Amino acid sequence: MTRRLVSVSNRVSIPRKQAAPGGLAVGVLAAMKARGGLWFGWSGELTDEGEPGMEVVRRHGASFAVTDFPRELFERYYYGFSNGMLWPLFHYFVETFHYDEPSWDAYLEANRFYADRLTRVLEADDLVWVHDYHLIPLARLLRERGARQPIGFFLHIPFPHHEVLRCLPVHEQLLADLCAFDVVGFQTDNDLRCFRDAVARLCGEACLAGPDELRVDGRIVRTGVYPIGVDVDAIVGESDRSSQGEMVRRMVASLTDRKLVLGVDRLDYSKGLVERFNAFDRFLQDHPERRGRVSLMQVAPLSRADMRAYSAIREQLEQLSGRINGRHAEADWVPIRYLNRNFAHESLMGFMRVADVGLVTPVRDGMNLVAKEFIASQDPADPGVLVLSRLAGAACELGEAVLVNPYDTHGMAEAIEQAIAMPVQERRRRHEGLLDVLRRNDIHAWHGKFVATLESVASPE
Ligand code: ADQ
Repeated sequence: MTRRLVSVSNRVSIPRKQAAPGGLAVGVLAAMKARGGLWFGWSGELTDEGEPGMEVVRRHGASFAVTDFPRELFERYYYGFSNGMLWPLFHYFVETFHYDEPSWDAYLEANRFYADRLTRVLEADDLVWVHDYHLIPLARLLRERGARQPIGFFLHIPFPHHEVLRCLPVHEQLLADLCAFDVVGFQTDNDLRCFRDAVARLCGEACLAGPDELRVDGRIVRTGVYPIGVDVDAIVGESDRSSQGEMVRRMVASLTDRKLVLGVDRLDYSKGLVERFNAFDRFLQDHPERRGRVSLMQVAPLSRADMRAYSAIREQLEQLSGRINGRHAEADWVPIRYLNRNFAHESLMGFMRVADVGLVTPVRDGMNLVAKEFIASQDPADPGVLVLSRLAGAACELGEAVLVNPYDTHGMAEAIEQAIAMPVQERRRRHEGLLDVLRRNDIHAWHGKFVATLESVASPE
């Protein structure tokens, strides 16, 4: 019998044309489409009073159970603890991080809210797969409510070194809560190592039962690396279609034979956009012969726009792109096209296909699906070149990309030049190797391996 898969994440993305950007949504949706089951989480609606509503809809052979959320709690849980504390700390932004107890209390209360509602829809034979840092206490809270199903957790973002983690006053509680899951999965070996090291400091070396297991309070917790991938064939189809379409054709026409360097990111301080703009500025200064012949198009829709750190990076980028354009622009050319907006996934894949260079240079990233999408969307006969930060999880697999340190402005400027000047034979050779990696470890391998581990866990007594 195939057990029902119940995916749980803070936000549920019910499939529609203009999907919200975000790597988690892309990955979980692929798992739901492939395997069916139920995706549970927040609807996107906040309520001011009364019992928050809940509804279930069916799409693509899967069910989506979405709950509204109390507004008063959301602020401190989502902006306060999840994105004001865990997100910066786990991305090594220790100086942006702050801690306050009311936000931590709200985080726990929000997880109790989800646990209460999830318990109502769970069935005895379900496999439960919880996603990301918003929901770390969920397994413990579900167990307290009588859940006996196997429960797994996947962290989409980096897991920090213990020296960084322990800045958080409640880190021991979070580690203990992670150990309440049956399976805990990470993007890279390094994340897994950091987690196991942190648990060993909390519980002693003896808890490191085996390379893939921890023994905590007499229970076995399986640990592993499950690097998220992309749906290669779907992207090939999307990029083929979209590159023939009106929007991409018009964009290409507007380039008038100039080279296109492309960046696509959520507007987030972890994505290294300031460093990227500075590197492009440096590239234009160091290679004056490229002026008027290369354009950087940066697509970066707003995310978490109500948070101070996010409005600050937005202002900084607006000023910086204005300054760089003012310095280098000519009557018929601006160096940076900065688009603060959302595009349909298919349109993005079309832009990627016609780009000569993909710039993916986060200062820290769990994986980074844009890097993988860029490779999958290329024309194998005339592929563009990926310039990739060593500090993205994706760099562990994509060694054939041009790897850069995003803090090294000169190095990045030279990497852009190297990518633009790269002969077609070398581009093809690198692309072939990268595509091979992508196909061996695509999105189906990701959810298939994680769910197989979850299936192999016997339900606790
Ligand atoms: P994100 O930080 O959201 O994901 P990423 O992995 O790059 O980052 O995924 C972004 C997704 O959103 C991609 O599929 C991309 O195509 C799409 N997207 C980006 N900009 C868009 C735009 N302007 N319009 C529409 N779509 C857009 C988190 C972690 C990552 C990890 C993923 C998945 O931070 O490290 O790779 O989860 O685990």
